[in-house]
Amino acid sequence: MILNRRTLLLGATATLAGCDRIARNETFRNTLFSAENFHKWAQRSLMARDALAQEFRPDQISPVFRANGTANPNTEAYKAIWRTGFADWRLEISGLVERPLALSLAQLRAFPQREQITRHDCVEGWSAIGKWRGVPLKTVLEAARLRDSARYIVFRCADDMGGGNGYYESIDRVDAFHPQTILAHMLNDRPLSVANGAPLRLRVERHLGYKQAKYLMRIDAVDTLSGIGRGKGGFWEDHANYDWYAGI
Ligand SMILES: Nc1nc2c(c(=O)[nH]1)N[C@H]1C(S)=C(S)[C@@H](COP(=O)(O)O)O[C@H]1N2
Ligand SMILES: [Mo]
Repeated sequence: MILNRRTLLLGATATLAGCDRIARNETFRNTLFSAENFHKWAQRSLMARDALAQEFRPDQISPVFRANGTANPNTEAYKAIWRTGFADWRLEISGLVERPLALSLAQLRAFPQREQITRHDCVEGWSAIGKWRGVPLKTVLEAARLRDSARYIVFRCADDMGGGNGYYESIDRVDAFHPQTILAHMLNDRPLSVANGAPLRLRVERHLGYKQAKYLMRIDAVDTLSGIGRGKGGFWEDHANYDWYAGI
């Protein structure tokens, strides 16, 4: 259904395995693995991970950015921070960092900010273009001095999805340092509404809607996703077998 770089790569690997007999032909193999072809392949697959998602013009912004999934966490803890206008909320940054942090909204806003007008694509079959403003995740991870051993960044959210399972998501180091990966506190020039993830949400623009974790409470740097939830890297990955990478 979703054809992305990852499925294409997996497809290519499968094709190679299936072509064992042809690959034994030396000429074919030499062409296949020639420096030139390797370079082309690397350019298209590996290096493409730095590519930017398309950005749009202000007049292309959707009149309404609909809410999906949780529209209000409604837990006692969330209601308590909401009541103070999120003045008491802190984003914790913990795990494989040399300097764990607990940042207020004011502190997050004091970092250099990035704005981007991008399209959000939900697997349920809708899209919306919105203008996001926030701090690059890279900036925050550098402030916390991310350790070299950290391979994934895990996002813990305020909403309880039932049975004590909180919504969570994760991305790898490459996506964590992508220039369009930001912790957004504004949508369309207004502070993020509760429906869209107040006070802070992830924007990881080359990925599907369910990766865009709302209601951020804590960010953990880890070296493995096993032992977190059911180990597949996200709530929907754990409970509905959604693809972890979810690239678009
Ligand atoms: N914490 C949390 N984050 C979440 C969800 C959720 O239910 N809880 N839903 C996801 C899904 S499936 C989508 S499409 C987007 C929707 O974001 P929006 O409500 O701003 O449209 O948030 C994602 N992030
Ligand atoms: Mo979604």
